[in-house]
Amino acid sequence: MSIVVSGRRLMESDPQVQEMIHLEENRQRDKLELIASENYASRAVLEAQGSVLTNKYAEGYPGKRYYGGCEFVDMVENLAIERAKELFGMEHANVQPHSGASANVAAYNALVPYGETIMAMNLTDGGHLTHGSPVNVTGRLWKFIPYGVSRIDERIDMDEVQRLALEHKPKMIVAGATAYSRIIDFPRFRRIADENNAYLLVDMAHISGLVAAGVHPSPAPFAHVVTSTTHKTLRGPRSGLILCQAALAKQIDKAIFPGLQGGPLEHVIAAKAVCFGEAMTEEFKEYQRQTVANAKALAASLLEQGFRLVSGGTDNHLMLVDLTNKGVTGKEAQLLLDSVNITTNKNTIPFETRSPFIASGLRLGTPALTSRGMKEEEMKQVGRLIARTIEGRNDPVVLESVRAEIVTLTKRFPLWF
Ligand code: DSN
Repeated sequence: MSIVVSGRRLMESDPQVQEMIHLEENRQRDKLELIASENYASRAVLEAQGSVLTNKYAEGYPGKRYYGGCEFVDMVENLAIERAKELFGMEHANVQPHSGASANVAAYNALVPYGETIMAMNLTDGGHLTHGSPVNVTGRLWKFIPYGVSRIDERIDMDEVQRLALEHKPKMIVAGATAYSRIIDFPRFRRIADENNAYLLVDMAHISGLVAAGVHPSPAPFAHVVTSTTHKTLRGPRSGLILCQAALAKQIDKAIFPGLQGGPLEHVIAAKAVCFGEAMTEEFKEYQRQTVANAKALAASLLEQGFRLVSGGTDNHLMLVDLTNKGVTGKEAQLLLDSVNITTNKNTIPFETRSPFIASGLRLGTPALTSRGMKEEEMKQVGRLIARTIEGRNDPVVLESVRAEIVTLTKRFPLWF
């Protein structure tokens, strides 16, 4: 083997890894992807992410790096920053977070001293690990006061948020969720933050594509800081993003580098620039409108089949199915659906009585199926397929007929790979 770096394709140099990637390609192509946080990135995004920019160290920020040779990655990072600011209408963007989790930890670090109080949605009702879960570093470094949804309508109980804020005087309030199907009331969150002299951080990881396309209200006019992932509805590379008001820019930047991370992943930043560019197009807006229309159609189909949806339906790209009346747990339903080639994830529901490893609910989302071109008619069909699977779970003939229908359906909506 030569000491010179190889230019051989992966299929020649490491067929074992190539084969594993190929298996995953087949899985993504042949199954119905209903995990609400997953999507198919474009070929352009993948090309940027798989580029030679991975070879470059660039600790620091454009124009202020600790390494030479950064003139081109500076161009890439500046482009990503400008596009992110324009897309979301905020004064400052930091495109270096490696993930939504790093973005959240850095933003808390920037603005809230350790041990101080932060309010965020509890995990069972739809929050996130980095919203102060005791098993996450955030729950150890700050005192989190969780808020949740109301028992009456299963929507965020804004009166409870207000009451808890007055009682606990948080330094920051976090609005945002991973399993919440309703519009989040950003103006009211901001009023409550202002009443208590707290920062408002909006974690829009799930809905950032919808926000970019204007199909969910934007947090930009209300939040001091907005964090996000870039790979969910936004359909970019697996990564993170922080947006903030200009006055907080220095603190936020310092919290990401050198505060939390080392060298930025400039290949991923290039892919983020591509994704932000894609998100500015009319096609992307249409895609997001269809994602929401598809979620409504899937929700209607499931309701027709006798499923109960948490809060009764959806305003965004996802829904939470309470399986209690169907006599299966979330874990059982996830495994059953996997067996017929429908990919989902079990999820706790508000006021959950089971452990998160079993759970009573199933979270379903339409971003990936919409990226394949499916529309309302197919969503109705998917709802029926889910019902047939769960109701016919003891009948191998029914399960086989569902599998066969999915083969036909996925073939009608091919992916580019
Ligand atoms: N794991 C993500 C999700 O599925 O929503 C949240 O980070």
